[in-house]
Amino acid sequence: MSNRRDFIKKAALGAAAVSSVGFSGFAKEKEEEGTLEFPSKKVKKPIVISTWNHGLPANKETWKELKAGKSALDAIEAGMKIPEADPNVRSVGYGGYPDREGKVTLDACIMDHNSNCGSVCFLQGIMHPISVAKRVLQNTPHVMLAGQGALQFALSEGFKEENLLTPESEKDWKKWLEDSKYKPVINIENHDTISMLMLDQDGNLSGGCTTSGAAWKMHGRVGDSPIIGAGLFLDNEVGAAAATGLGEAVIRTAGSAMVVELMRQGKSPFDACKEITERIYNKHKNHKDMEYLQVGFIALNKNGEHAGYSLRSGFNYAVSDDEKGHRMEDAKFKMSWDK
Ligand code: SD4
Repeated sequence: MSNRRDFIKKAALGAAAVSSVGFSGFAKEKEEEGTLEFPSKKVKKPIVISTWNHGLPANKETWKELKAGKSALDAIEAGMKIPEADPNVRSVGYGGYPDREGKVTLDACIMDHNSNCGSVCFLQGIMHPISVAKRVLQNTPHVMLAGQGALQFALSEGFKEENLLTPESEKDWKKWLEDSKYKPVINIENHDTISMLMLDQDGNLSGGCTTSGAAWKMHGRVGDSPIIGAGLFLDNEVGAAAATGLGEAVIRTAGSAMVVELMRQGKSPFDACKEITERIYNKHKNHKDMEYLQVGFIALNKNGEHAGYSLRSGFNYAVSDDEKGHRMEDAKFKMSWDK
């Protein structure tokens, strides 16, 4: 009998090992110690994860504010403002690549643990769209404001209108105009959205996204990043997910909402991100967008377990927690990519 019980325990650990492949340490460590339990009773919190290298300075700021007692949304906003104001981050806020008419147009959203959301899209002339999105959440009966209406709202809230096109981005745009071919360079012209997910000290999930979108897009184009369910989604009972990459592909598949839904059905953050990335690949392998398609997801569940996964190599994300501080992790991917 005890042999049979040992066998069942080992079999359970084997299954756990498979489902923990590729996502962060906790389940794997517990498996090695032989103390893994499902569902896990240990929750790793607080924890903040965000996309790409500029996620690291953003995470540090968010962490500082969180530890100083700020609310989750205020901490997320503070962190996301760092890449928004950085002219060297060419796909977020100030300094972002413009559209094909030379206009910098911005998309952002924010969501809290009670499923309150605020979003702005096709917003021009405002340095911090994440802050405007937060005001939409807090001060309007709506979820999403677009274009001129979003700008009007921002101005009424006291935001200042300014020119976000830097001389460097203007130069690159003029160079692009010479050929005017829309074919964003993978990991360069279709990345850099910052998406951030948080499990706070109370065990509540929240998240945000901000971007200037795909470089050289058509004027008026809106990507996945401000769309709740595409660029960002969370369900406080389950987990949170966010996307980066070619927004059209993420919208077509309701990417982030699907990652969360798979976690609800019991998948690990890694398995959920991988499955949706593969679904996107399958739906696009004969599609015109495939030649420049990159998508990546990050996900965080209620236990504080996290993962990232992308279609093509080169995607990484920042992680901050009490145990190991701030660091970058490389996401696993479906296919390698050499520029
Ligand atoms: C978009 N998802 O507008 C964004 C682009 C991006 O990292 O930068 N993603 O399609």
